[in-house]
Amino acid sequence: VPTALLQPIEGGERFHFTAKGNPLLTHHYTADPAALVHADTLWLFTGHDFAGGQKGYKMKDWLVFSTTDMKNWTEYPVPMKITDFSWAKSGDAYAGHVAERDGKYYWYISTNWSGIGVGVSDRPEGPYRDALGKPLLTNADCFDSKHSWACIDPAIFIDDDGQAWIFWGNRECYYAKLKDNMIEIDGDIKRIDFEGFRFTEAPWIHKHNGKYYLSYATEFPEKIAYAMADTIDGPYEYKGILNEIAGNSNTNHQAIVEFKNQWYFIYHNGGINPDGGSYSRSVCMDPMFYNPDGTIKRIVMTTE
Ligand code: FUB
Repeated sequence: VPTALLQPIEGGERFHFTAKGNPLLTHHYTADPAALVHADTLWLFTGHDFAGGQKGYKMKDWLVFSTTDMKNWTEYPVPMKITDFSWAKSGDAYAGHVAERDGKYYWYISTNWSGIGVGVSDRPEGPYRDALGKPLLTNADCFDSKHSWACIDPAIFIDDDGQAWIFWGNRECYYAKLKDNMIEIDGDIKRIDFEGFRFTEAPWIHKHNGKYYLSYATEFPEKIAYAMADTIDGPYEYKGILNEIAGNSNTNHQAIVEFKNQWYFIYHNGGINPDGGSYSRSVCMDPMFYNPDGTIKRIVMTTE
């Protein structure tokens, strides 16, 4: 819902707003951020909560925003709705992740019960259409973890050799290769396991100075922890907590990207008072810094 904070651009389809600190958005409740850096632009893809403190998620569509300077932001028309995935019976638009390959944008989405699907578009801002007409992954692909939300929270990582990987899961963290077409699993599905790995959900893979970093939500209410490895298959070594419980939200769901020589930790909290909370969340972002040995400094949540 546009407010006085938003200035229409070109006929009112897009809007401009200026970041005023955390939370980034105060005119929508947003959750489960994913970010993609392409050319000189950071694209932010989010889930969309509703106001009202209702018990349980009420998420019907996803939202997309972009910036070239982290201050001036553009908001686009709704790019994709859960009803675009006819097989998603529960109607819950859970966390997603967007990746680009050969000029096409693939938005991996999760649903409650129905699994993970893929939207595709020629433009990052969409609109996206269902690429498969069926889920890419379902609970049947999740070994012995078959509860309704076992198959959620896809995270895509394209390695330097061009191989795309998908990580996902709740309670158990799974991963697999994607074929070059980005809409088929290639080979076996594997499971991450290492000493001290207490995985709740929200995996995210990134690479820095040749090391692989797996960050994820741990415990409940969630904190974000991370582990490091020399290869994507591990073995991963637990490195500690990155971010503490997020305000009055029981989930925290992070994205980690480098943009214009600065790393960012993007996450959600229950930040907009008085209505914010676990089911009415707000996306925030803070700078992220490494120690000389490659470990990551704890995130300092700011209002800036
Ligand atoms: O937003 C719905 C679910 O809550 C996400 O899929 C999880 O990561 C948690 O943030």
